[in-house]
This record gives sequence, C-alpha cells and structure tokens, in this order.
Amino acid sequence: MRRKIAYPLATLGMVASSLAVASSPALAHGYVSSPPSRQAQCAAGAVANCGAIQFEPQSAEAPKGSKQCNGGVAAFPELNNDSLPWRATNVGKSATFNWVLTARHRTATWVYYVDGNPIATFDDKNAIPSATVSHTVDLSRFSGRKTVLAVWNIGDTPMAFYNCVDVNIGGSGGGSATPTAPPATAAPTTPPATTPTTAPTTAPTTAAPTATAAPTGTVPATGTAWAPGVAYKINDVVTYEGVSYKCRQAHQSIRSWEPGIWTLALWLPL
Ligand SMILES: [Cu+2]
Repeated sequence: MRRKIAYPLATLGMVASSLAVASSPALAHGYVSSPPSRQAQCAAGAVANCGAIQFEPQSAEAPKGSKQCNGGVAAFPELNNDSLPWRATNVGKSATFNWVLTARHRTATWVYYVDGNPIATFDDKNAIPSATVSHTVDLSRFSGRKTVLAVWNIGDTPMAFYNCVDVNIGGSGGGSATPTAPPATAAPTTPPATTPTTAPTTAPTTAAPTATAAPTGTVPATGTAWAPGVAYKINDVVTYEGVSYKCRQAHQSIRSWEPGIWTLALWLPL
C-alpha cells in the first residue's frame, strides 16, 4: 500500500533535481521532524537497530484508525518497541509539532493522541497543506514522559501516516510554542550525559548566520557552514562535509538533521 514515487514530485518545483533523487524513499510522504519522532531518530542514527524504517522514515503509512506507533505496518515493528532508547524531548505545557511534507496530500485531519485518547485535532477540510506544517498542542494536563502519537489523516485515500514522538512534559518547562523556536529551548533536566537529539544551544529567534546573499540570478558556489539552531530560508546555501546544499524548505535547523541523504526534503545537494 505504500506508494513511493508516484506522487507529484513537481510540487517541489524542481523536477530535474527530484529525478536525481527519486529513487530515495526518503523523498516521499511526510513525518514529524521536531520534536524528533521515533522514525526521525532512526533515520538520523540517534537510535540503532531500527530496522527498515531508518531508510524510509516518512513511510509509516497505514489505513486510518490505528493507535499504534507504526500504524500497524508489519515492516516497522521497532516503532512500537518502547524499550528502545528513544530520546524524549523536553517540552513545557505545550509543544509545537513540526511536520515536513514532501508529498502534499489533501488532508482530512491531524490528530494527536496521548495514552490512546485524542487530545487535539486540526481539521484541514481536505485542503492541500504547505510543505511544512506546525501544530501547537496543549499538554498541560500531563506531566513527565509521554509518547504522543501524531497522525496525518489523508483526505483522498483511506490512509494515514503515523509518528510517535517521545516528550518529557513540564521538565524544565520550555513551553516554546512558536514554530520558529527549536524544540529544545528548554534546558535539559537530565544530566548532560544524555545527549539531546536537538541542539541545546540558545536559539537565535531571528535571522542567524545564513548563507551569504548572492546576487539574483547567480548560483553561489559555496555557503556558510551548516549549523544547528539557525532559521534557514529557501535558497539559503550552506556547506556540510565539503558539499554545498541549497535550502528547499524554510526550517529551523537541529542537530541530527544535517544536510545529507536523509534530509533531501530540506536540502538539495548542489
Ligand atoms: Cu505520500
């Protein structure tokens, strides 16, 4: 049931470049990028022994109605395994969940569950979403470590996409509800030994060192070094490990989402 590359890649407006990476399953569908979902942690290598999901974190697609982290997809049992070392992101009384969508399917609803109960629903009324979607969800009735199930219910198919996001609610209360803020503005309550997947650095709220502005019409050969905690804009150019990339979707950068094969939705290799 997983349709990988039949989707309109042209929605990215980069047909030629999309063809070059069309064989990558990471280009399809969508997933929660921050706070990092379980599949995001797998794809980033933050959690090992993840099985097949690490190669296609955006493919936890299954019929609507499941309340499992993997949506019931037999190929991805690891997502349901609570004993794997999933990293929980500290959040305050609310959290903003950021999706990256590379196939912008018409959308019925986005539903967030805790302990099997729906706690927030966003009704898109079958509209086509943006390439990035953010929802701020009130978590004030909970505290401590919880696994939030985030579900993207597609509007024109029977399918949905499933993401589990582990959070530590009210830890030291970041509570940052603005989509531009990185998910880990809250100071970790745990000792630094546990490395958060998100960048613990203080986040610039405004434009931070992005790529040097190039004259219109020219393609800069290089950019500034990629860094976490930066609000990158479309067409910003960065370098990472000797390769230049152009930003495809405005986003706040986080560590573990460096430019590379798993972040083609965000960064186009030049
Ligand atoms: Cu899709």
